[in-house]
Amino acid sequence: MDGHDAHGSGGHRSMEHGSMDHAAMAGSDAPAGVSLFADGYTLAPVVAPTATGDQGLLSFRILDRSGTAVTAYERQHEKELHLIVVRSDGTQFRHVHPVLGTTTGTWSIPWAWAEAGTYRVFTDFAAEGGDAVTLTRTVDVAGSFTPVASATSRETTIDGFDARISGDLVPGDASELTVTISRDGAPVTTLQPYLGAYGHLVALREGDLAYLHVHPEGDVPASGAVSGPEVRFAAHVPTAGRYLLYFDFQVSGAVHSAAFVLDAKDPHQH
Ligand SMILES: [Cu+2]
Repeated sequence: MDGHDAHGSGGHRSMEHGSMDHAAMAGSDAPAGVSLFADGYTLAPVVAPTATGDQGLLSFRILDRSGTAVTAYERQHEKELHLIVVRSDGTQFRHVHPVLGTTTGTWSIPWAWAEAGTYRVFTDFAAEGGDAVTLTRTVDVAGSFTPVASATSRETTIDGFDARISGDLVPGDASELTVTISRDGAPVTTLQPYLGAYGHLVALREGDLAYLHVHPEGDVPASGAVSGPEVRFAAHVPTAGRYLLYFDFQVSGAVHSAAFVLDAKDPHQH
């Protein structure tokens, strides 16, 4: 297996994504993504279908301090805005990239809900000249639903791929996580670059769905390059507790999303 020699190297992660999300991470344990307002920016109400099955649009604007819709953004991880939507129980995860109406400042994407429930919508962006900000709102979708209780999970199968995560989350510290992808028992070595790395990991804290910054390790891949079966991340979880992790990876042009659940335990407790 390649790559094990990278352990203990101090985690030389790339700075080529731009400095903003690193600045947002540095020195603060306060999690992002628990408020509709941060750093002077407000996530205006999210408009979306209100019941399951309705085909429509999900749309929203980001407002600055003066209440004006923001129309200019900085790219981070190859996109001007990342939209993460997940139901309150951690299921129904989606990570997509809406389109900006550059005169109106309205972001929109075709949308339908498969299941009822209360959803958390996260917008992860940096306005032009600003730092990375994560804002969030809840959206209710009419109908009855049965919450799915979470259970710790390090392995999952998605679209025929087997995904496994190794590493332990340590509260208050950087934790190295490694995701390994295989198929039919064989390592997958054809992971394609996706959002500036060989995969993208989102971590949410169970209980308040705080949105955590997770950073890929290694250099930004060249276009056309492939890698695998391992992808490494440095995750920083602020507290003990349970975390929901969602790993997006791309093979043969298709993006797949694997979900894991890990508990962060204080190393001094047993
Ligand atoms: Cu994204």
